[in-house]
Amino acid sequence: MDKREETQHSNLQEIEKEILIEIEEIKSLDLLERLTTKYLGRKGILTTFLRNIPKLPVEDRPSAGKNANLLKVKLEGLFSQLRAQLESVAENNNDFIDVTLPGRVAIRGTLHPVTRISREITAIFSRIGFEIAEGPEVETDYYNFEALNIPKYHPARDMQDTFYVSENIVLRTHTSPTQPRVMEKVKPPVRIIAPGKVYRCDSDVTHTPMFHQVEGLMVDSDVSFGDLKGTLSTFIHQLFDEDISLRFRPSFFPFTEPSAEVDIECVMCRGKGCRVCSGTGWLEVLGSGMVHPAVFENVGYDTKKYTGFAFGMGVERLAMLKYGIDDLRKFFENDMRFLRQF
Ligand code: 2U9
Repeated sequence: MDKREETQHSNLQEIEKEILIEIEEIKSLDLLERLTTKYLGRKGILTTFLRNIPKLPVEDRPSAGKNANLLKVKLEGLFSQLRAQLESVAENNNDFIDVTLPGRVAIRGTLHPVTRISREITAIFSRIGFEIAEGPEVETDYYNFEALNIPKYHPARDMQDTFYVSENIVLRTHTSPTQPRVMEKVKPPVRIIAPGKVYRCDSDVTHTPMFHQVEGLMVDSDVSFGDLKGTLSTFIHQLFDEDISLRFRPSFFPFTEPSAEVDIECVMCRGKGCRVCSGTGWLEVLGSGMVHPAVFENVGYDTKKYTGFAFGMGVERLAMLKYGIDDLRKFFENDMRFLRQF
């Protein structure tokens, strides 16, 4: 290498050294653009160097051209690498807004199927004059059992079914205790519907320790079993289908006498018999009956003056039948793929 060639080389080396120092300082896309222009722009330092090569002595030109082009390629690579890094940082920091991107669609929530059916049930009863009543989920033994004619040692009080908080406090096993609470305060006529959570110490494919109930009560001076049948038939026809058949089947509850369970024609097979109705063509949907006189005596209602009917239903069960859901546990898993369908 002769003297001139050495000077030429050291010039390029200086340019490269300077660039490498300046690159270290680059923290924004804006500064990167300026640095690119400074060296590689039309009037940039390296561009000017390359343009001036023909002015160099003829023997210096090949090595100067080769080295300058190598540096140019190296710089282009460094600059594009740095640009990619800065763009990704800007994107993550949201500093960089690409206004050409399509807008993000907001995901809208929907009501849980249990909430939907519970609201549908209470809306139907509201339209025929029932008022919504609510009571505590942590209840006294008296309102949960005693007031409803469920005496001590009755099987329904068994430890297997009831969550005891203490000797006299339970997690309510039904929403019915709301109703003697209301009856103690108001005189007939009474028309109330009590929706809410209830708790039972039971867990398998068809039972969860917490589920939802709606229970209703009507008391007046002339309420008959005919009123019970008419009210519940209207309710079923509004919730399911105007033409659905139903039947009242004798049953027993400690708080009603006489008592009846209500079956509807199977909504899956329309009464033909299938897996859902165990081949019977019927589905049990409600419990009901005329309020037992002992319940009226407990709240101080005159049993000679007043009669009443009461009923109860499990909301999850009705939601399963209405939406064709086959597993009770799906309501409590919070799987978004399941919940988004409603
Ligand atoms: C008062 C008097 C009587 C409410 C009633 C039922 C029948 C009933 C069950 C259905 C399925 C609960 O969710 S379930 O397990 N309920 O069968 N409930 S009569 O009777 C009352 C309520 C209040 C003062």
